[in-house]
Amino acid sequence: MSTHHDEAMRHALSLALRGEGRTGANPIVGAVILDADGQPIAEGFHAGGDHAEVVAIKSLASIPAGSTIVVTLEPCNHTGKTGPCVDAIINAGFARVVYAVSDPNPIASGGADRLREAGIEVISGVLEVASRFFNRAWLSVIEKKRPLFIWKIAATLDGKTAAADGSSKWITSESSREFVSLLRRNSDAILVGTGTVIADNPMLIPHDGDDVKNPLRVVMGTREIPEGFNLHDDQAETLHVKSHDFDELIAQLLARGIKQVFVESGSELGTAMVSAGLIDEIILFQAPTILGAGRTFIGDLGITTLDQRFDLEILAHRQIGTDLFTHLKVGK
Ligand code: AOF
Ligand code: ZN
Repeated sequence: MSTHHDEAMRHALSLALRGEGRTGANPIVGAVILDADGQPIAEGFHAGGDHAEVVAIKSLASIPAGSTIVVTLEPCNHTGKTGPCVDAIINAGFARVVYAVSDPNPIASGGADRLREAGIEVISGVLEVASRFFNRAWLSVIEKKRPLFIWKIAATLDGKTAAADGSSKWITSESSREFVSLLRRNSDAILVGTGTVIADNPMLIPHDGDDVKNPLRVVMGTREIPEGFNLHDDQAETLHVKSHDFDELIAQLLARGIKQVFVESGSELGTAMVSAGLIDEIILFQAPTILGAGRTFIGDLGITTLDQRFDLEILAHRQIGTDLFTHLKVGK
């Protein structure tokens, strides 16, 4: 039975991912319904409307006796934008609920207890580590009271982001830039400093032809965004945080339900964020080219001896186009 559950959970996780960038302040969640023989008969994911469980349940006219619902998050036990999923599960007559991660959200937790009280078998913790990773942005907001910050760096082999004269277009290949579009799409906000805005006049839009709402563009710093600059266009909303105070930035992001921020800053803001302990992950695109002189992606972190070094762990790496892509997590 457990292999059935693992397989269904893997599928539920892949469904959950389809909601990335579309659920606002809410988690990404996937659900799969199995019949009494363990065969998948329905599925659903949260895309900002109904919760995943309800999407899956509504896709069937009725739930066959003995069915199991496999869901990446403990079913909710509260009435928010929608009714409690536990009620929908109890009313549908499920025999069993399998979930990955317990809901740490105080207003929605307690679902498992209610299901058990209703006589439903509950199995928790299936593929929990992977599922926590998928929802790490939402968990960061609940557990750390701040969004997840992922810093994207496009650099040469020797870590330069621009040549000595400031020229920087394009260091990495087109395939890498297409991949960046996807990463922007899966983020709730894209953050840069005023320095990058003034130097590059970026658009910060996922150029993927998708017609869903584009991520919020966030600029940090006290300088004005010059008139006529791309960030004033109507392709996405732009929030200018006229401050150098990260608490102010975090407060404004949380107020807008932002949970995952893609940081596309230069070295100034990036270095300040690393120093403040705010960078959770780095996505590095490295072109197989060397500049020697030029701007480095990071500045002085106040490190004077090897013991103080800033360690990262490699989560994934591969070649994209002609570049090397590395996804790193801060800390060991
Ligand atoms: C979701 N999607 O598929 C599940 C959620 O804001 P509400 O009323 O939609 O409730 C959100 C809470 O419900 C959320 O923080 C989480 O605790 C729980 N489960 N949420 O958005 C879902 N299953
Ligand atoms: Zn729910």
